[in-house]
Amino acid sequence: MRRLKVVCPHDCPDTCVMTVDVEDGRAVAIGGDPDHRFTQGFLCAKVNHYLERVYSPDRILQPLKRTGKKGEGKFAPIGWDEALDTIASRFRQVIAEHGPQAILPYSYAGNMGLLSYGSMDRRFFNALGASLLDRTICASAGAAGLKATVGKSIGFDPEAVVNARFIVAWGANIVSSNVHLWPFIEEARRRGARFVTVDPYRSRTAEKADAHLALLPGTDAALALAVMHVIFRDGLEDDDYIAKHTNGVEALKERAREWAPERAAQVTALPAAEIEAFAHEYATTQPSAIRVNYGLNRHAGAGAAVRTISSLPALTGAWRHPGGGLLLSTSGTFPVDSEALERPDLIPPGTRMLNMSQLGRILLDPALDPPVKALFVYNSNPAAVAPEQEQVQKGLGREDLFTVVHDLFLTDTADFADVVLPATTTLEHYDIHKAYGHLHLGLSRPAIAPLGESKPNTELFRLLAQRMGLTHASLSESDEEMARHALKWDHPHLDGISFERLEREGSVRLNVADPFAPFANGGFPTPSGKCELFADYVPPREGPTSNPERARTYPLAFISPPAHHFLNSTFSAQPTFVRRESGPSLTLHPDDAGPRRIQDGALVRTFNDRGSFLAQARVSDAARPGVVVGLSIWWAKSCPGGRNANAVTSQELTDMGGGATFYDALVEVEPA
Ligand SMILES: Nc1nc2c(c(=O)[nH]1)N[C@H]1C(S)=C(S)[C@@H](COP(=O)(O)OP(=O)(O)OC[C@H]3O[C@@H](n4cnc5c(=O)[nH]c(N)nc54)[C@H](O)[C@@H]3O)O[C@H]1N2
Ligand SMILES: Nc1nc2c(c(=O)[nH]1)N[C@H]1C(S)=C(S)[C@@H](COP(=O)(O)OP(=O)(O)OC[C@H]3O[C@@H](n4cnc5c(=O)[nH]c(N)nc54)[C@H](O)[C@@H]3O)O[C@H]1N2
Ligand code: SF4
Ligand SMILES: [Mo]
Repeated sequence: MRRLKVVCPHDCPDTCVMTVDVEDGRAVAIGGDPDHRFTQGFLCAKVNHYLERVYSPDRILQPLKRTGKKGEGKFAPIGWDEALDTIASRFRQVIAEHGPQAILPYSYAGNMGLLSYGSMDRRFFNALGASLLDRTICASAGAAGLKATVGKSIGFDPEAVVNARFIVAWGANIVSSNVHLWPFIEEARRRGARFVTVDPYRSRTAEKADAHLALLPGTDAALALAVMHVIFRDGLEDDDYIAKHTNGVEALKERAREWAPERAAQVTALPAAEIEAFAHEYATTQPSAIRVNYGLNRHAGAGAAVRTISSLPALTGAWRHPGGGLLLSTSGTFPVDSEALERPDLIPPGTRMLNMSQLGRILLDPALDPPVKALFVYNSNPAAVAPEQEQVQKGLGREDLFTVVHDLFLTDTADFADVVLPATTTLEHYDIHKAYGHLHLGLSRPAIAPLGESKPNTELFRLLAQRMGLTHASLSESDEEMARHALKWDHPHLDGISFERLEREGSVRLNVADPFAPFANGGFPTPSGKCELFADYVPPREGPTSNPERARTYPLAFISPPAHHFLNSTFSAQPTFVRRESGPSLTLHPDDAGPRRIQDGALVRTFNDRGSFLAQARVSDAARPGVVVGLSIWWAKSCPGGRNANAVTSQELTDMGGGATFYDALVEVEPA
């Protein structure tokens, strides 16, 4: 028996290191690495059952070609040679008829290893001259908002949050989606910290909080403005920090003056006294830490909301303290060399970029020139996760569209593919990892051989480049060569760290102070070097303020945050988790269920003008009045009626970053 360590590659801030016990070439046990400071010896409720995924009887282990209708999911096995030849010849044909931009890669974060996420794949599509994909489906609004205010995706050191005395989970369901931060918060609470959550839904995290501010979705900036109002009104600001390290305080004060708690109360539907108390406690307790997360990023005004909230810690000087300030993502702390990984220099000038959050429109747009004639999906399952599902599935069903899907399972999207290719799990391939929720690099070596004929992303695109006759030298680099150049090793955050050291140690904390207080002395990575203070409230696109008529027809705000046992749609067909989540559900408040004659346990139809889906009603005050919650993301094909929550979500974008607006959707609900 050998014990090896691999990195969990899934789209999760925790980027855990797992131990894998291997016997006769087979993984027999996994666990969390006890030596890793953030993993702390445990894995989450999902990856604890990882071997069920690796050795699942449902895994695709051979290339497949479609034998049934698109969407039907009927396939016959073929060899890799035939698969690669089919793809290469169809790509050549599309290029000859419509040019290379008629090919669209579609990928997201099914695997976040730096190589698997974006390296040989990008090189291949860049060299081909394919359309570029704007990867906006998750984090782009928040990233843009954060960049405008603090300069970069950098925040407080999550391990240092033990020092905080007041912690806010703001649109963050830590217990489900960032569970390795939780022990640090518990430690802070043992030391006397108060923990408050801001969330329209009583999530698992809210259940454990000292206070829960259940505001209406998309109204966070109004709450933040009221906090600013109280700070300035009562003279609670840190004048010294503001003077030295910020720009724009006068304009901010003026803006905040208009936002007394009473006004914010009308917008957020929180009692003014609750807002007042929250503001006071936030402003007067140090260190204070705001764990802001993606829950509030999926609304029309997400960029403005993140800009506004991330101005708060500069006003109170919370950044001065280790564990104080704000954290959305740590990813900007890692000096990744994306030019070396992705080779954007290979992109032909003038290549267009298409926004992944509008896949339905892209595939159905008669005016798009050239039209998308070939779609290559990997690390993603758009038929389940992309907004406005009816359009997405209609687009994927186009007979003239050639679709390739590289995945481990026959997902909703794979059902529409002409060719399906088998992918490996993290136990089976090599990669190098940064994180977006901590400060440790990781190197992951294969613990077992690829199952069946499955291939890692990098290998697939190396082979495809050969088949297409692309000869650029970067297209034949090995995984190790790419990993070696994945980081800017001369960056100060990597002082004393080399690729060789990472190879030896497997996991290395960045060379930043320990604990790391990134802006204790200012030094914001903005052009001015200061925190660019900003405050604005942009109401939800779909709500009584922006669209009263729509709000009369569809009076309920619909949000679809992650289910505890799923990771986007990645674990949503694994039998253990399907059992634990016990079917697609819609949680609604008794005040909303009563007038609609909806009983707990009944099948309900949630609908608007974009589509509808069926789910079982859970009548509970876990959802605040006016808000209905469909925990996600189920595979559409396992939902009654073949549609999931994204049947009703919209393809409209956020104010900044071109992000998706999943939680900005009005619906009506009726018994089915
Ligand atoms: N178990 C599990 N873990 C995950 C994931 C998963 O699917 N499952 N997904 C991973 C990924 S890709 C991401 S991006 C993150 C997502 O995880 P988080 O960043 O935590 O985001 P969400 O879970 O989308 O939303 C968090 C909370 O915000 C609430 N919320 C919704 N709308 C609003 C709003 O307008 N304002 C406020 N204040 N709160 C709101 C939701 O009810 C939810 O409880 O988690 C990662 N980790
Ligand atoms: N309604 C609603 N929709 C949402 C969200 C929501 O909260 N509500 N959340 C949004 C968010 S935050 C995100 S990030 C997106 C996520 O959307 P996606 O990034 O599409 O995430 P997954 O659905 O998990 O799909 C990832 C796929 O990649 C596959 N995969 C895993 N590893 C590999 C690999 O090494 N190689 C290849 N080729 N494939 C691999 C997995 O099996 C899985 O099928 O969904 C968005 N959609
Ligand atoms: S999904 Fe997240 S919490 Fe679970 S093992 Fe992977 S990195 Fe850790
Ligand atoms: Mo995400």
